[in-house]
Amino acid sequence: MFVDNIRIFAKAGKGGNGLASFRREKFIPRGGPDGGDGGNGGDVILEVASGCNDLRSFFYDPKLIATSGRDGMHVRKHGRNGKTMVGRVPLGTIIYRSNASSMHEATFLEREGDGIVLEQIADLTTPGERFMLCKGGMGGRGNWHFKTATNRTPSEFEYGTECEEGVFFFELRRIADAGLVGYPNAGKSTLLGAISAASPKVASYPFTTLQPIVGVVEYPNFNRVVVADIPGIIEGASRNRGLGHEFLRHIMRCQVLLFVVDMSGMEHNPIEAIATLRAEISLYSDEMATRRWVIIANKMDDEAAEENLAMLRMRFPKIEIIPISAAEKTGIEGFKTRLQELIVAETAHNIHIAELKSVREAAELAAAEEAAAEEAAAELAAAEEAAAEEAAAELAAAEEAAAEEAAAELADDETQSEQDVVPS
Ligand SMILES: Nc1nc2c(ncn2[C@@H]2O[C@H](COP(=O)(O)OP(=O)(O)OP(=O)(O)O)[C@@H](O)[C@H]2O)c(=O)[nH]1
Ligand SMILES: [Mg+2]
Repeated sequence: MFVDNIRIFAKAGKGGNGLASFRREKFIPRGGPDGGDGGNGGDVILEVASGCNDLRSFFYDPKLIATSGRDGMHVRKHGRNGKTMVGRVPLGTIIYRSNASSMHEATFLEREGDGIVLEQIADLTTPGERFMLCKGGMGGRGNWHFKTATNRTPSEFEYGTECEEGVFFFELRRIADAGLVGYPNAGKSTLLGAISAASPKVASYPFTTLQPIVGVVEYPNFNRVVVADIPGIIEGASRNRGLGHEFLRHIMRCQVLLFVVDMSGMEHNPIEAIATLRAEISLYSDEMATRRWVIIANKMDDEAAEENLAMLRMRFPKIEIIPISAAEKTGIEGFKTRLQELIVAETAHNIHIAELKSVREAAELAAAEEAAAEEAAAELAAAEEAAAEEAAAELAAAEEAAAEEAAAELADDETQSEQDVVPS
């Protein structure tokens, strides 16, 4: 059994409650508060373990549950901390958090509901790496912490805090530099055996390889190239024919894809085989279809191979074709050297692309910030202008009103003085 994706429920431990209690002892009157603190809940941690090859350890028991902290006790005794739960996962495991709160809800959402929403939270690509999946709750404080000069007998204490929990998806994507893609029986496993110390099963029937295998190609300069061998892909794999195309996930991270074809043409025409394999890759992932690829023309020891190779070269003039015979080990050293060159070149290219991307993103960010600053300045200037205009208008209106008022007062005074004058 090989398990490369699984859904699990994880729950950390809750924090223990603090205790409110008072020291009661003979000859010690008014012993004071002595309620101990609660213990912390255990965390759920994932660890990349070297001996772990797949996710089968979670298959029959898909849960990771840490224990809760114990409550505080009398005589200021601290409750025991919960035990941390460590889940061992293989290198290359990607962790997703789902929107479901229980396994039942996850099943419902997957089958009948609106579908499950997954958020990637980790990609464990370093040997020995640890990742905190769920944090345990904190223990609460006991009542002796709350003793003050004015309150010698506090009854307050704290409850332990809640812990994190959730439904997570683990997906294993093996880490390899190059991936072997090909029809069953093309000789992928034979090739891996010829270039590395791996000893994958080789047989003359299709689907000999049932699970991905990784081999390490060692070079005299101490360089290493990791090559992944996956089960054979056939036409319609995307519609689940053969073993389906789910295994392609294991070569998703590869820098270079090596398309292995049987040049004897006994089972499939090499040109059609390449066209079908390319189509299946595109159906699986657009991004993967843009990956650097080369053709490994295998079984060149067969008599029909040379003719087929000439036709293949005509059909794919721009694609690099490396002729070998994995079984007879001819062309293997040349292939190994070329493989190293390809990986080095592709790594440099990808780093360059990533740098360009980050430079472009930084430039875009700077431009956006500048535009925002300009907009803010323009808005500020407009607001200031509007405020100044308003203030000027108000001043003018006030002056006019004052002038009118003064004129009216003056007119009143004049009338008054006229009236004053008339009776005399
Ligand atoms: N004549 C000849 N036979 C080869 C060569 N390479 C592999 N074979 C044979 O081809 C058959 C299939 O080889 P495998 O390495 O199992 O092929 P595979 O591509 O891994 O097949 P699956 O795992 O089923 O996808 C075996 O009988 C090999 O001995 C070669 O260079 N020349
Ligand atoms: Mg095989």
